[in-house]
Amino acid sequence: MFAWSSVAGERPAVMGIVNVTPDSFSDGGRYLDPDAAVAHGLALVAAGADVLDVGGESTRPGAEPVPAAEELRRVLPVVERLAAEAGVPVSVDTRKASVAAGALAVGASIVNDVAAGSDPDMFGVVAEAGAGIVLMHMRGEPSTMQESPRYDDVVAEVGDYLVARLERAAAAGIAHSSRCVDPGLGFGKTAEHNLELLARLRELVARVDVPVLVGPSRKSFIGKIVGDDVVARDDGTLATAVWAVDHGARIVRVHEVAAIVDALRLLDVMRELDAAAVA
Ligand code: PMM
Repeated sequence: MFAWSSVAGERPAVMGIVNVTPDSFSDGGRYLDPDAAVAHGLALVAAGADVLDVGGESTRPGAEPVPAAEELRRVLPVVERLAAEAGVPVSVDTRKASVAAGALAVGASIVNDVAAGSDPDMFGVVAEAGAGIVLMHMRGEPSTMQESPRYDDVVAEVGDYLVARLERAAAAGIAHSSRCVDPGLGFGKTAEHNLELLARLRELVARVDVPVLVGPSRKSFIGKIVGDDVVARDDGTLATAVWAVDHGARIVRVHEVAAIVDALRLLDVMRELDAAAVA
């Protein structure tokens, strides 16, 4: 059975992104070839990734759904090889129970579900396999989610949703230690909503009794502040990831792993010194 404590114990964990898609917003098309995707995943592990997240369907704003057969064709060879060779747990980023089942059968140990178990078969597949799960908050569907999202209190509403999905996952037999939640930065949220979720992350962390994962990597709310090129978005991602971990996130999902690993190591040293100075 997969337990999040095996990757995010004392230290926070870094989840490296391997997108096997033609159209993801920052790296679409680069790793469509399985050999290129596997090499990229292995490079992320060498750079310090604790988990690899393999996805075959872009969920960028405006993206259209991908049929299950095509998603399976993209992810299965990559998941199978990385699960055998990478030496870290492999997660499959999918909303479809059939794709999750296929990936778990060839060695994945986590399902990263941006729809938090909306597919009625998803929780059963995950429970049966003893796999880990990421339950992410999304308002609407990727094709329409950025059409004027509104919340009265985004932190409270995202928290309510995640608490409810955790209860459903528990009722379906997914072990407590296998569950994790994610506020879903950029999924049916304005830049202000994303920043508020980060600023008040501790409130969300306090509401759930499982690890919180945050995925800020290269998202447009960062580009709005620091500039829209990939280098600036990576720099902004670094600051955001450090902020998130310092405010209670246990896992960060990122494209560029090496700099984040270094920054989190430094954060760890400073927190220890801070704790010693206060004691
Ligand atoms: N973001 C993307 C895709 N999958 N999964 C989780 N759990 N959290 C996220 O924030 C998230 C995700 C966006 O697309 P990308 O793969 O190009 O970053």
